[in-house]
Amino acid sequence: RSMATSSRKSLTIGLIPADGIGREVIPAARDAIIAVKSELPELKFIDLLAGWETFTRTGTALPRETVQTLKEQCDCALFGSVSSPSRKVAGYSSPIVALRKELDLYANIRPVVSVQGSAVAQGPTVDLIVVRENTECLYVKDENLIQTENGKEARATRLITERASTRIGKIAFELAKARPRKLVTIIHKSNVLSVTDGLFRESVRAVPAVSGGKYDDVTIEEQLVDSAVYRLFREPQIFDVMVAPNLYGDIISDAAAALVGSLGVIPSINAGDDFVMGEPVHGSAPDIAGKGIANPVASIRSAALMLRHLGYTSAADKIDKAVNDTLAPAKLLTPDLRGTASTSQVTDHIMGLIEK
Ligand code: GGG
Repeated sequence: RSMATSSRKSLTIGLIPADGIGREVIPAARDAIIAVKSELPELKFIDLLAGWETFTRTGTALPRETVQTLKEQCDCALFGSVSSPSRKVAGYSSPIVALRKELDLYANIRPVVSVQGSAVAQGPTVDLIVVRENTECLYVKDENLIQTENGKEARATRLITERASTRIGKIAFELAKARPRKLVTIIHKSNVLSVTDGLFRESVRAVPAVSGGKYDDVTIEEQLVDSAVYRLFREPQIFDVMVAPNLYGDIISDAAAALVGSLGVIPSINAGDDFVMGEPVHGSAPDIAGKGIANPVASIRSAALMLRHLGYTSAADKIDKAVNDTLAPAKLLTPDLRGTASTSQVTDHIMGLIEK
């Protein structure tokens, strides 16, 4: 599924650190890409604005210029993290949710993998990918609040379409096909939400039937979302590729992160047919922002995942190897992994290990 690399003479990467620790870890991801520049076409980085802080200064969380520059000048992008308020603020809307829609980045791909031989992750070996639908579900944010005679009443629309469920299903089957276990588990709750989750489940299930036998070697299973979380904690090794509607995928991937040590090591890409944006799964972590102790690994791995998606396999391999060789001895770790190292110490160590 990689976007063709052969015709690319240059690679222009939009950098959107956004809020909080995003500003501390996106520079580390940029440095990792620069460290493998011998594997890449001529690199250009463009700094772009988005986020809560941008909103408080300019009145918009996602300036038009950011979207236009991404569409017109960038081949791909890296997004950091955003500090959306948990109350309604007039004029504010989550920029990451908007960006995924604007660029039609319909697949959020989140690999959760134990580091081999590492003291970081205890317990069973985890090697799974959460494939999260990225444009629909409750994240269409169609909410309203009315006053009734019994008090306030809030409603939200949950959108599930056959089109979006089918295309995320195809991504899941493609990923599973390339993996040793070749297993897709559909996550849903169609015993309760038989219409919306039922459509998701049926649409994903229908993918192999119209693929001309392409996915005959892929096994399909399904799991109710609540029992999937239970089994994820009890026996994570049973999962390979988990495909889920937007909200369940968001929650499951954060939960899975706990099994491999920290949310601070989990990368993702937001992928569409024409664009890809790397993004650490963690948020803006206001409690540690500005302290220089954020884990840069999720962002550095997101850069590698983005390069891999674009077809720059050896560049991605070099970055991933340096990250794994840093984590495995468990000697230089940031506080989220119970270490005492700083963002820059971990970043410098990884850079030192990247084969030039
Ligand atoms: N990098 C992931 C991230 O920023 N997570 C926080 C998040 O998505 N918050 C929801 C939002 O701001 O819309």
